[in-house]
Amino acid sequence: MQSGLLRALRLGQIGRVPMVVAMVTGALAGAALGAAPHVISQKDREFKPAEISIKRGEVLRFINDDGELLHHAYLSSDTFSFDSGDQQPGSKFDVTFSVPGDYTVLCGIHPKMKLAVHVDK
Ligand SMILES: [Cu+2]
Repeated sequence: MQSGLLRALRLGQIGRVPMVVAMVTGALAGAALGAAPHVISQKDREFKPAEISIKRGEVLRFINDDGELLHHAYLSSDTFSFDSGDQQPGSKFDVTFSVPGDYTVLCGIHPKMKLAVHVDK
């Protein structure tokens, strides 16, 4: 009997995994070169904080801290948009706000969730 793991080792497929990890780590390191992200927690079906002022080019990091609930942050405007997709509990989603303006981020699953974002020039 031969396990899938042993077979993968023999075929060299496992060897690719560290390369993927290195690429992901490199992406995180690149993000860390700028200012630290502003953390927005999604908890108790609210964005916390519910309002934030940042400078153009800064990053909001949306974290789903809400037990077993899904969240789905998005923003749709004429000048700037994003969509996190469904966010599993414990997951993070980073958004760089590259365009100055006043925005309202919503959750596609919980219509009462709102986050006001003021982006300075
Ligand atoms: Cu939500």
